[in-house]
Amino acid sequence: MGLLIEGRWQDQWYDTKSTGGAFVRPETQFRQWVKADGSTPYRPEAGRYHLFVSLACPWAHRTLIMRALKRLEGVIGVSVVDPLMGKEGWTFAEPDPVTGSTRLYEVYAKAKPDYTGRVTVPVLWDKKTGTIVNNESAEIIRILNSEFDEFGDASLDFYPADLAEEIDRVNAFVYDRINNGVYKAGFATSQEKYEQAFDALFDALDGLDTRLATQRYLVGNRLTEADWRLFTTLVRFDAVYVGHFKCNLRRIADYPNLSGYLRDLYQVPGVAGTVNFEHIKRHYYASHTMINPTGIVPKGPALDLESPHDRARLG
Ligand SMILES: N[C@@H](CCC(=O)N[C@@H](CS)C(=O)NCC(=O)O)C(=O)O
Repeated sequence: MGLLIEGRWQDQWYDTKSTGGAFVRPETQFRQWVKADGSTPYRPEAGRYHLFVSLACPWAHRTLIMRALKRLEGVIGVSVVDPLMGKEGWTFAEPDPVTGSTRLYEVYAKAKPDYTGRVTVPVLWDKKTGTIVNNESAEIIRILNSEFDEFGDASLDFYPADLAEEIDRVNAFVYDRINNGVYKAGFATSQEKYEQAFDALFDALDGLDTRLATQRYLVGNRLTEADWRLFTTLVRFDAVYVGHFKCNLRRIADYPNLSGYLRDLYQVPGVAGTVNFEHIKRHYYASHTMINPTGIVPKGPALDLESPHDRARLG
């Protein structure tokens, strides 16, 4: 695990000393947009763009869900990295056919030979100009939601204008307390920072469980981006965050409403196919040897995501 410094790979993990044991996630750096209105150099085209993802990663998972729901599988290709993130960071089992790379950092170095920063998934790659358009999942899902409608399912909009403000508000809360909250708990190197993240996380989950007692989805009684962003953390929660990240006050299965909500989202056609528990468990437990030095991957838990959810009654 490491990062690129002026285009050269260095094997080092996040420095939590300078932040008193707290895990602080850096900003992503490639922030261009594909635009159907021609306002950027990146026009939507079938076959032009490619996603680099890990099936383990909750941020990359958002983009796979959006690609599936918007029916863009035939329009945007995908390369999947090996679940293990070792000394060389994310790698490919076979050289990636799009760029010829065997390590994800080569993809970053092709885009920017003097790049300094983390080498993360997801990445939206442009084959035409040979560069990274965007490596921020929050933006990639918006690009997929609205800019490829001439090729995908234009009838679905997960970020409708009338709900945008509320979606942004919920996203900010869910990101800080839950999506990034589990990482803040899991990667903390001080007891105090861990406990702060833990308390903020379960306070947020308790609040959402109450909210979801009377409404089927997070915002506006329809499926939105806010739900998919929460989903990718919830679906990993009982399998990895409870044990590996020590987020063990309660499991999602113990929450009366969040558990059904999770099953409801999991059972949306196209979604289950984007969930790979083998990659998820192997990546976290076997890559993060500073947390789990033996690299043993637990066999459980038994999960029951296919059983009825009874959420349709909420309208
Ligand atoms: N803000 C980024 C975060 C992406 C991210 O941190 N991905 C993780 C995998 S879950 C990664 O690639 N980590 C490698 C590293 O940090 O070196 C996004 O949402 O796209």
